[in-house]
Amino acid sequence: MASKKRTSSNGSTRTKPQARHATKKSSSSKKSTSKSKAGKKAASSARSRTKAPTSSRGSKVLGVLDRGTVRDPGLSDERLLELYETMVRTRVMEERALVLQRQGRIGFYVPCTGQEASHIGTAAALMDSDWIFPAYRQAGIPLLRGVPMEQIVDEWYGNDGDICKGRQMPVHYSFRSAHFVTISSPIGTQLSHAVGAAMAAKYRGEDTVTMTYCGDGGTSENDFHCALNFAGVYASPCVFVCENNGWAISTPLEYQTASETMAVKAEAYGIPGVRVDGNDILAVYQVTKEAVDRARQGKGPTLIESLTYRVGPHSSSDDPTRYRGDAEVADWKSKDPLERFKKYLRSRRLLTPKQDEALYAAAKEEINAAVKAAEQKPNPTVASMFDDVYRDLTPQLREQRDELLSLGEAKSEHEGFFPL
Ligand SMILES: Cc1ncc(C[n+]2csc(CCOP(=O)(O)OP(=O)(O)O)c2C)c(N)n1
Ligand SMILES: [Mg+2]
Repeated sequence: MASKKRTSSNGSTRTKPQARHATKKSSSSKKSTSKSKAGKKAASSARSRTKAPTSSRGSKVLGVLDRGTVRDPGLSDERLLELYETMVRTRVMEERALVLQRQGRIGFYVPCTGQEASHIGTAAALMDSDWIFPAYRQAGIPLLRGVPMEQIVDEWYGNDGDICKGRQMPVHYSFRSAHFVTISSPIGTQLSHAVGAAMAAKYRGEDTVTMTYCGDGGTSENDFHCALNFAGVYASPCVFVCENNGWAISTPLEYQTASETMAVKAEAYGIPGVRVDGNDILAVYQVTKEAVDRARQGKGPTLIESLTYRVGPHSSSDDPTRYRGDAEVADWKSKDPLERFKKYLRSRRLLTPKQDEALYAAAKEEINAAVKAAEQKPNPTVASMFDDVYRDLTPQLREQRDELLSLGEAKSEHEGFFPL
């Protein structure tokens, strides 16, 4: 297929339509070539049916830093610096996580590099009493909500200090004290959970708002449509954040939807949909604050489409060079959310280069200390696997536990295979 420059609806410039699924860079058979041609033809005819957006709120990209299409939220200097520091801590923590995975010290990691403004900015618009129902690419939120980095790192290692007692894959955090509900691997399930919790809060007369996240790929799940429908019908105090990063592993946005935007999907459910520059933390905050205020005032849910980009791999098991070009990545790196926010802070004289360096140094010290501490902690005991499910163990489980314990503690090292 001839190379053709075009702009996808998350603002990426791609040099050629990408293969529908990641394929090995190998010579494909004639049969698979004609198959993939048929797939591409079907997708291109689907694209030609795309309708014009029906709502200007659903198509205009709102921004503060470069665009000036939404007002500056007017946050205090202290809060601005807190948000920047959380972005730095998230970035530095994740850089280390990927190295640890490559060194075989942790089993798996899912980086959010490039998407820090999108999730930290949205979560910052909530009150601490509000609940988050995350996807799996929002690592900055626990940090923003005061979870110590050591607790996060303990989860990667699944050690004795891990709140989940090593029962979850790395990155499947659960921080009840931070109102951060367990991460669900199945795409989109958290959306329905968030609406249910929002409906419950409303029936109880609480002023709690729930916020939930999904990716562009998540909008193709039944849960997305079911959640938006219920939320709309019952005016549930729920804010949906679709972090549109242009890719669902190797599936590009073009093959995800025939809609002009993700935000426009809100119209079908009778709720507002907005699009925001997801790498502009001030715009993300402002747009979300408006949605959260609406929800808290009983005016119902909002769908926010946050346009951003996953700069790194989908996960530590992914090689993005197999399905996307360097130019696209370089283009998005030039829109780095930390750099853009730093420029703003510098222009407001809130951050000197020295202070910036100190923030990075402190974050490095923090992650070093957390890793050191995590590696000194033992594995959870075998007996602990029988805790927490039942208040009182059933006779059968007691029998199984006793038999297992009679064999002694496991001696082998943890070995994991995480193919996602
Ligand atoms: C129900 C379900 N189907 C498929 C998968 C495998 N899977 C894991 S992540 C992913 C892509 C999701 O992409 P997107 O929603 O855009 O989020 P992103 O990873 O880009 O943040 C898929 C298909 C899954 N975890 N759950
Ligand atoms: Mg995506």
